[in-house]
Amino acid sequence: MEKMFLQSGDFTGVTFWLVSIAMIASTVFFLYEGLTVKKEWRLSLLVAGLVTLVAAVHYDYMRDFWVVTGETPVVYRYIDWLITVPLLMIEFFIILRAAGSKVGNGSFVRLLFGTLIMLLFGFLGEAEIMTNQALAFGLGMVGWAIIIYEIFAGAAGNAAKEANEAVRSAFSAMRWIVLVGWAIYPIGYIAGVLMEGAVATESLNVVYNLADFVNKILFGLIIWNLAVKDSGETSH
Ligand SMILES: *C/C=C(C)/C=C/C=C(C)/C=C/C1=C(C)CCCC1(C)C
Repeated sequence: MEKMFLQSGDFTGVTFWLVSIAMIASTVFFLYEGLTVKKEWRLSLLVAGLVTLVAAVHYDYMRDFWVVTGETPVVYRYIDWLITVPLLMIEFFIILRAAGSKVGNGSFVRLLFGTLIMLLFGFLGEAEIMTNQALAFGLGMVGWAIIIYEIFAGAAGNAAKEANEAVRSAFSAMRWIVLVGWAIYPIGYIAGVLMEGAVATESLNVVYNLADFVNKILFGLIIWNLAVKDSGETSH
């Protein structure tokens, strides 16, 4: 019976709980704020809210999975990533379009392609469907590299240079999240899969939870800040 509920000594469980509630609150916030910004920015805030909504549902399950089993909820995390990471990628494209940039569809396709490669091989390695887990990791890294190239030096990155100051600074903050904030996940793969046992399962999950908070909620807040700035004081 006691394993069905969060225990006060379960610090990792508490972080699951906090993030799950933060995802719900952020969803309401993004959707609500989307009603007041200029119409060009509504889609960006809707997508930010969808990311946290999808994560909120998964965190509900992940929290309970953790409380009952004390194990990493690998499958739920990957399903969550499969839906939320493409949505996060689309945000780069949407904010450029909202800012009037003519960034081509190729950019969008490359971002999605990189995402799928990254997650597919990550999952194949983690689930041991590919027995060579280091090779799977390497291939997953290629996917991430495609994304990083696209937003720093590729078509999307170049289009951002031509945008106004507000868009440029938001775009820049968002891509640093993709480079630095996202690095947690491959590091987690190395610690948890390639060097199994090197890091305690508890710590690994606390770090993942914190990373999701930054990579989903903070990422959305950057977009929200941009949308509000660009909409001017009048609409608020
Ligand atoms: C909200 C969830 C996010 C932003 C999840 C991001 C996940 C990654 C950046 C995963 C990256 C991985 C690699 C770069 C190599 C292969 C292993 C992965 C899937 C952990």
